[in-house]
Amino acid sequence: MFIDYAKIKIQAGSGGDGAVSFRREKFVPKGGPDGGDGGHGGNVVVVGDSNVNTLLEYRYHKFFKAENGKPGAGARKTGTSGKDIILRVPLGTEIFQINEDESRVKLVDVTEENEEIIIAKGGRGGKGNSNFATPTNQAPRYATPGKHPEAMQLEMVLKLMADVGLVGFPNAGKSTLLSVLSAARPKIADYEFTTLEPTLGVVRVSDYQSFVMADIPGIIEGAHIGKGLGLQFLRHIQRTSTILYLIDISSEDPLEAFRTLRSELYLYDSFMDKKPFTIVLSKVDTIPETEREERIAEVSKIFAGITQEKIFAISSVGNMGLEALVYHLYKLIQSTR
Ligand SMILES: Nc1nc2c(ncn2[C@@H]2O[C@H](COP(=O)(O)OP(=O)(O)OP(=O)(O)O)[C@@H](O)[C@H]2O)c(=O)[nH]1
Ligand SMILES: [Mg+2]
Repeated sequence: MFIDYAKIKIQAGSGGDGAVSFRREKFVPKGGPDGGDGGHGGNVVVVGDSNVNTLLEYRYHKFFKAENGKPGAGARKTGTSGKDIILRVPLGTEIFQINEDESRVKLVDVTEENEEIIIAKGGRGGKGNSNFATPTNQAPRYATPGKHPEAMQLEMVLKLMADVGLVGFPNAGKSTLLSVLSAARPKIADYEFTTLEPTLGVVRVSDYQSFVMADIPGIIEGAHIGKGLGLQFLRHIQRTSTILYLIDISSEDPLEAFRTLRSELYLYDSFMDKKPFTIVLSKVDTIPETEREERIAEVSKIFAGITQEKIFAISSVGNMGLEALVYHLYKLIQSTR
């Protein structure tokens, strides 16, 4: 199951208490203070991991606590430090602290593989009594306790990291396109809202060149206010560097389709409107061969007023125009980096 949101509670480990202890040696009636310090508590650490694709793990297990430090002991022995607890999260996870008044403070945005971030530091160990001996008090009978870090409420939000985001009405052929360009196998069917969760696929350009494409559920008018499935998935294309608008060449009004899609993105997040985009007409194999060129030219002309860029026409099923599209997308992504 793809989970892109979780609320959890975390707590760093407490520091161990400092020890009160006095040296005992043969023939020395009064040994000096030798209580050691407590060990530090473990940290709560977040690590970016590209093998983790969802926040599923944080849906069921909700409380994560690092180990406490052990108390100090005699002979100036420092207690063992508590072990850190490691939370592995998908790349693209944003972590917020939820305050008591429900306001949010962003703590981190995990984008790098193996990136390690301490989000809650373990408590310091207390000082043993050996630290407190002074000329006037050579036998202090006190030590300090370890620090107890408070628990924190966190919110985790995953925004997938892809280079190209596929945007189109339901049934436009988005999942089919991803399935022919990558090893991803999203569900494909002849009805609307087949795709219920985002899928990422790696599109190979050559042996050494590739990019990541994200397939999300179909967008309909009003998606930005929650119609259809749109809203909750639009955030996954917020970070893509480019947008691919996929429009069925047989749509009644392809230009209107494009305008609707684009305005939904804009209304959700006006920044998305600033990303470079590519308009792709899908399912050209459904147009009889004798009329195909003409129809493609006709529709492309309608878009000429909107963009100077080339309009692509493809068939995922008939393997038409795919190579040129992949090459174009790759170049476009390179130019945005
Ligand atoms: N003839 C033809 N049919 C296609 C092509 N691409 C997709 N289809 C068909 O169109 C239907 C919808 O395809 P999907 O890939 O599931 O469409 P989608 O855009 O992912 O749809 P949602 O997930 O519902 O938003 C399926 O029956 C596909 O077989 C194509 O290039 N040619
Ligand atoms: Mg789909």
